[in-house]
Amino acid sequence: MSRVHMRDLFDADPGRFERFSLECGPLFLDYSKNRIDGTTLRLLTELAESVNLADWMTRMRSGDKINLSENRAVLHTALRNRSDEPVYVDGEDVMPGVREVLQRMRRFTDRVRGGEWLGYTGKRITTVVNIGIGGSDLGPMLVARALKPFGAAGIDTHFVSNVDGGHLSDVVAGLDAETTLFVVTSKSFTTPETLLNAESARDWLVAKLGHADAVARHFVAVSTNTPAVKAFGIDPDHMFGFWDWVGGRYSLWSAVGLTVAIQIGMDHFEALLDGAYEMDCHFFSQPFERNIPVILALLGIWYNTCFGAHTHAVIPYNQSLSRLPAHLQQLDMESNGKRVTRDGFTLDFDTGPVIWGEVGVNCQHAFFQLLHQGTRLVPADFVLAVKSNYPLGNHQDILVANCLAQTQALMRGKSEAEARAELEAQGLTGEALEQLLPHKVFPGNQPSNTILLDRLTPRSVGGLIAMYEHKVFVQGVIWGLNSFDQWGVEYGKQLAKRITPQLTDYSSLDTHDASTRGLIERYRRHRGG
Ligand code: G6Q
Repeated sequence: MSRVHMRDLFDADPGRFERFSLECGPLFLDYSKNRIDGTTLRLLTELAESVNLADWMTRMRSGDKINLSENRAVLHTALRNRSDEPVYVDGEDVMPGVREVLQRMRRFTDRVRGGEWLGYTGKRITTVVNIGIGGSDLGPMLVARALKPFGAAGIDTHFVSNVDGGHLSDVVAGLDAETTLFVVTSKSFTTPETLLNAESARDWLVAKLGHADAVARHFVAVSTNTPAVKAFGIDPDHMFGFWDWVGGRYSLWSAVGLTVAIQIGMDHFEALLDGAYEMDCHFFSQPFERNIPVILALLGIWYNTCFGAHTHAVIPYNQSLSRLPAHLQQLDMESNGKRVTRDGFTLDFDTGPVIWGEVGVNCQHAFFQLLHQGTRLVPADFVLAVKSNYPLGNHQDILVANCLAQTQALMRGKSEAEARAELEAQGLTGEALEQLLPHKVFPGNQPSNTILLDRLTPRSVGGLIAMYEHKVFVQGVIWGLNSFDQWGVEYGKQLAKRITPQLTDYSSLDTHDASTRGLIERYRRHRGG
């Protein structure tokens, strides 16, 4: 296939679009613009069979502890299990607990939205600030932005994650403490960045409202760690729990979605779960060759491992999905950015790609040059919705036309003969034409998937995110990885703990390398204060 051009594949097979497209509820996948034919697909699905993918899928869904290095089950699918089927972990059905938290979320969100839950001075809550980082930030923020039109009038949401004081300061600068609710979201409730932001937010609130008692009306927590929540000063009655079998980057379906639920209401939040459940049912029931997450995973492996592509671009043609690349970056790179198998063997081939991207059409005016005429193979996902939630003149038609034009140009390219004919039609001849000609040629053959949603709704957004979760899982299984641990993020944290006191205590820096020592010394000299 390395010598085959997709242009020729399309010319040879008029049924290619029908053959290489799939549907699940409000989501449609066109994967015909890939360097594949029927044989490629058959061989790739055989690869999936050869690693017992079906067994791994069953093991995940049924609560087996497939996160071996942390000895944990992986059950984000239980959070959106909308059936009556029980799901067991260590012999105990987790579903009653899941439903109980959803009911508590409903009672609480109804009270906040209905103006029954009031701030310390008796005013309604109009602003919700989620304080969390990583999995306790990216997923909920993506959904909150994607589904803003489904939000209640009069409730704004904000997300504070970075320990850079500029983040919290910037957000609270425009807020009224009397009408602001902080949701401190941390699975562990030990994440230093989140705790520091929460403490600073508490100081801000107490200073504004004049009494520490105000905290009880303006702070709630989402966590698995009740003692730490209590120690922070939040009443466990105002805490929403979840479980160790929910990984951070897979947690937006749990109480971690509380800020989203306050914004869009529990009916819409449950529709988000329904959408994800619809994708789960598709994933767990469809044969590999008709299975959207499996196909996406196999295509990724095809380019990554077989063609040596190093990156995968995610390009949403939808402003409301502006955080999709960031969420998928964490989901994919934290899950499959690994070089050791679950049994501890070091791999000798490439695994998870660098995920990156930006909203279209903006990126057309930025990095698309490299995709069209650069030297690298860059597989890409284009995500767009048929209907806009913000109908405005003919904006949507122009947006969609641009998206389709880009995927077409990337696939077809422009041959030398076509470029020559265009230049001649513009009146160019001789040396002037020959000089310009190579710059006007587009090699094409850049693969892309187009993921078309009917509209951004809770259901379609739920399905979209679940689709990517399963894609990442399938790739991890095929590469032999444990996609659900994240030891790689620990080392930097460990060193930061050591460096933090050294910035101010003037202790010896002898154990550091010269670069780190030099930078600490410079910081000490210039930090002032
Ligand atoms: C996600 C990661 C990580 C985690 C954050 C926040 O899968 O584990 O991004 O979500 O470090 O952790 P806490 O929720 O415990 O604060």
